Amino acid sequence: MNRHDVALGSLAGVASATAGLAVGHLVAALTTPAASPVLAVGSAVIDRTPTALKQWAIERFGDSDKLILLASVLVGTLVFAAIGGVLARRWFPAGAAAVLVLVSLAGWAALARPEARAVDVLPAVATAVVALAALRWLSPGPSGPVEVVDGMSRRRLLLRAGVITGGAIVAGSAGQWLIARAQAVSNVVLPRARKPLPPLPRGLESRFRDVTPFQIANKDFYRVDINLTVPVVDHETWSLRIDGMVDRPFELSFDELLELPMIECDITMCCVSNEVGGPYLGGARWLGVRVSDLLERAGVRSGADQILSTATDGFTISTPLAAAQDGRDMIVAVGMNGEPLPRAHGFPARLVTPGLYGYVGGTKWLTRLTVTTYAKKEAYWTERDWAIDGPIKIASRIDTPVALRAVDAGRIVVAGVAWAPGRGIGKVEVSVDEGDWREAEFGPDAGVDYWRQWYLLWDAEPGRHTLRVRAQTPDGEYQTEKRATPFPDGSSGFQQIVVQVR
Ligand SMILES: Nc1nc2c(c(=O)[nH]1)N[C@H]1C(S)=C(S)[C@@H](COP(=O)(O)O)O[C@H]1N2
Ligand SMILES: [Mo]
Repeated sequence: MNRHDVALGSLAGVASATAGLAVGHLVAALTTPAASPVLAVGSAVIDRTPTALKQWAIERFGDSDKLILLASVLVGTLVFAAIGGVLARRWFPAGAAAVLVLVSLAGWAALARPEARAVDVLPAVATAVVALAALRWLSPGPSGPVEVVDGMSRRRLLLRAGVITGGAIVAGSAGQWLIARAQAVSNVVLPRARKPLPPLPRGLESRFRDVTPFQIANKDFYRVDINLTVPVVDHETWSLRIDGMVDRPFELSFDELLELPMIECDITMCCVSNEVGGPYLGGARWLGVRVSDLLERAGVRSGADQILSTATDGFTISTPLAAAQDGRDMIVAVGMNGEPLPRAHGFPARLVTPGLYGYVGGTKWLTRLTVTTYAKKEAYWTERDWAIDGPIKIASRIDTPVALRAVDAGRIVVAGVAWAPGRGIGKVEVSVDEGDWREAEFGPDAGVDYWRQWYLLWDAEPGRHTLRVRAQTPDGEYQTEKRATPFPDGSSGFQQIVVQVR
C-alpha cells in the first residue's frame, strides 16, 4: 500500500461517511431529529460522560460544550471512516464492515434513547445504505486488488467524491433547515394570571452601562441542558400526568392546564454549574400553575418525600416534596416574560422552583410528576452523585468594571447582581484592595425569589486594584468566602477581580 492508496482511500471513506451521515440527518429531520446518527451518538456520549468531566466542560466551554462535543464525535467518525476507505481499496468487504460497525453504533445510540420508537432506526439504515453505495462507487474494482489501484483514474475518483460531497451538503443542510423550522414557536395564547402583577420596573441598566438587565429577555436567557437538539414537543398531543403515591392520579392536556388558576411570579433561576462570576443564571417573570394545587387535587399519600419529574425525552429530575408544600411559588410554568415558553426553555411546560438549582427544580419539556420517595427513585443527576437537595447558595457577581480591562481614573460605577432566591438579599458590600467593606446601593426590589442589582461609586486612583464583593441575606447570613467544593454544592465564594486604572 502506498501513499497514493492511503490518500485516495481516506478521501473515499470520508466522502462516503459524510454522505451517509448527511442523508441520515435528513431522514431524522423528517422523523425524529434526535435519532440523527451524529446527534444520537453525541447524546449517548453525554449520558456516559463522568460527572466531573461534564462539569468541567460546562464551566470551560459553556453553551459551546455541545458544539465541541459534536465536533469531536464527527472527527472521530471521519477518522474511522478514512481507515474504512483505505481498507475498501484493498478489499471492499473490509471497508464495508468498518462502515457497518460505525452505523451499528449510531443505530444502537438512536434506539437506546428512553423515548426511542422503532422508526428511529431509519436514519441509521439510510446512513448505511448511502455510505455503502458511495463507498462502492468510490472504490476500484469488484474486490479491488492492489494491482487495479488505477482501475479508476484519480481524476474520476476526485470527480465522484466531489459529487458525493456536494450531495451531502445539500442533504445535510436540508435536514438542518427542517429541524430549525420545526422549532419555531407555535401561536399559543396564554391565559392571564388570577392576580396580574404590575410590569417589572426597569433596573439599573437604564442608568449604568454594562449592568445585567433586571429582567432577562427570553432570547438572552442562559440555557443549560443535556439535549443536543432542542426537543420539539407538540402541545396538541402533549399531556401532563400526576401520579405515584397519590389517591387520584390524573392527566391534563395543554388546554386543560391553561384553564387552571394561573399565578405570575418573578423568579431567578440558577445553574449549580455556575462558577463564581459566571453567566448561568437569570431573572424572569413566569406564568404557571402551582404544583401544590396539582398535588392537592391528586391527594398526596403519607410517606412520600420526592417529586420525580420526567421530561418528554425521558430525562428526570428529583425535587424535595417539601418545596411544593412550604408555600413557595413552585410552579408548572407555561409563560416566560409574557410569552409562551421558548422551546429552548421547555415548551410547552416546565417546572420553576424558587430557591433550588435548575438540576433539582427546573425540569423543561415536563410531561409527568410522580410523587415518590428518594429511597425508591433516583433522577438523572442524583444517579450521577449530585446532592438530592440543591438550595441555591447566596452569591453575588460584579458585572462592571470588567476584569482586566483598563478604565480611566475618577468616579467609576462598580455594579452587578446578588441573589439568594427564597431568602432575598439584605446587603451587598464591596471591598477595594482588601480594604474595609463598603455597602452598595440597590436597584429595584421584586421580592425574595428575585435577584437584586447593586452599585457603588468608587473614586479610582491610577494603578492596579482588586475589587471583591459579598452579599448577605436580610437575616444576616453571608455568602461563603470560599467557593464550595465538591461540585454538588454549587458555586458560592466571593468574586474578586483585578482592574487596571489609568
Ligand atoms: N428536560 C431537562 N430539563 C432541564 C435540564 C435538562 O437537561 N433537561 N437541565 C436543568 C438544568 S441543570 C438547569 S440549570 C435548568 C436551566 O434552565 P434554562 O436552560 O431554561 O436556563 O434546566 C434544568 N432542566
Ligand atoms: Mo444546571
